[in-house]
Amino acid sequence: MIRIDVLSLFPGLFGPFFETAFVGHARRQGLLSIAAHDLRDWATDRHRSVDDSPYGGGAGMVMTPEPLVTAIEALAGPKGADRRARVVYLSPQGAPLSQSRLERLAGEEALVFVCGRFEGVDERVIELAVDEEISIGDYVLSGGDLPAMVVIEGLVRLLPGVLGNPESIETESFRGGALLEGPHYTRPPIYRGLSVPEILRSGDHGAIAAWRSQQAEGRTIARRPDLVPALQSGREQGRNRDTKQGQKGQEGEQDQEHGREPGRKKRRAPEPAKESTREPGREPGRDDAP
Ligand code: 9WO
Repeated sequence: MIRIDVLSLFPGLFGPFFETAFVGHARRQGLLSIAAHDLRDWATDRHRSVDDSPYGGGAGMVMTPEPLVTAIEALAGPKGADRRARVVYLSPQGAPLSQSRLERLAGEEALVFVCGRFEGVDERVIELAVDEEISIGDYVLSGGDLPAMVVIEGLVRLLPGVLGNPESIETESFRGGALLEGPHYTRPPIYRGLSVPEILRSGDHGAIAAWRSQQAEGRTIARRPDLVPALQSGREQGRNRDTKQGQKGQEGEQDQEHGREPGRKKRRAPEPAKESTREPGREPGRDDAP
């Protein structure tokens, strides 16, 4: 059972998130204990203040160290080898979030997420009380609360027993190898004139697996060439390797973040044809066999 505490100025933001879908399910299954705390509960003055104007001047306010460090230490213990929880601060200055970072966090016994507001926290909070600073992407929001939910959502679904079908984790994007997923289809077989690729309805499981690999690889080359190691090194992709899901781990293991190498022009390859055929005038429904 993993323990997660969130420190926020808007703990009410987390209520429905903790009750619903994956996170709610994990709680009810007893795999997760999670709570959001109001940072103002640790403020000591009459106005319960948590921010002050920045040294050096400038716009905005900075979160003061006293209530924050007191709150973090109350939840995680003092920073050091035997503190009770790993403390994560969400900010655009953090290390980029990745699937491997989520996997590492999902393996912790307890986590504390510190959600900043205003211009950020006094730097001494990070030095004295934070173990890890994480960014979910290169943009600025008005606080770390939504990024904390992103990280929590990403790690909770990795907890053993949360996902009903562990196989669906094995084959998803970024797991094992860094390939994007190909397209998915369900009924009806023809929708608004667009039909499901014939091969998926052929029953030929070998051909289907090969087609899916080819779709995943083609889409990755077209949309995210930065994820393809052969393209990273500047080499051309004369690759006909089989990139079946189970074999991808070998070369895609290291964290490849979204950034492209500076100075390298991004190039877009066309995506592979999906072979969805248009069939105008015919719009059958459930009578077509899946
Ligand atoms: C606010 C601001 C106001 C005036 C001048 C400069 C300013 N910078 C900021 C600012 O960056 N505020 C952040 C808001 C401080 C940390 C919490 N906030 C936050 C976290 N916004 N976006 C994130 C975030 C966290 C993780 N990944 C992506 C974005």
